Amino acid sequence: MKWVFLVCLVFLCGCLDGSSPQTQQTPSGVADNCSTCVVPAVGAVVNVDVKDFAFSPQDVRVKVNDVVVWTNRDSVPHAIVSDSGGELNSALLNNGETFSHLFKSAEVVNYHCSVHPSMKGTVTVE
Ligand SMILES: [Cu+2]
Repeated sequence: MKWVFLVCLVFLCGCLDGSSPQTQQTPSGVADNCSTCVVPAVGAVVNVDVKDFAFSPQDVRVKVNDVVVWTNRDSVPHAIVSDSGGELNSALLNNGETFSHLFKSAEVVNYHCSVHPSMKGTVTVE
């Protein structure tokens, strides 16, 4: 019974390079659509306040699949924009508004406020 269950799992997922003939009939793209194989869990939520014309904390260290949420605590609008690459490109955030981004790969993203370029911050994804 257990064996049958396992074979079914392998067949459905296409995750393993099994030598079972059943897996050969699995379309190669099936793993991309398989909800039971890899659940792309969203990790922690890390908050950054935009306050007094600064990002607080200015540098954050997160893990892959963590979400960073910026909240504007100032009365003037701010926007979060990557220094390069365009990964971060928020709209203008008014007081109380938020911008969130899911970081999917290990990288270092330097960013600034497009309205106030002297406001700088860094997200290190590891
Ligand atoms: Cu700003």
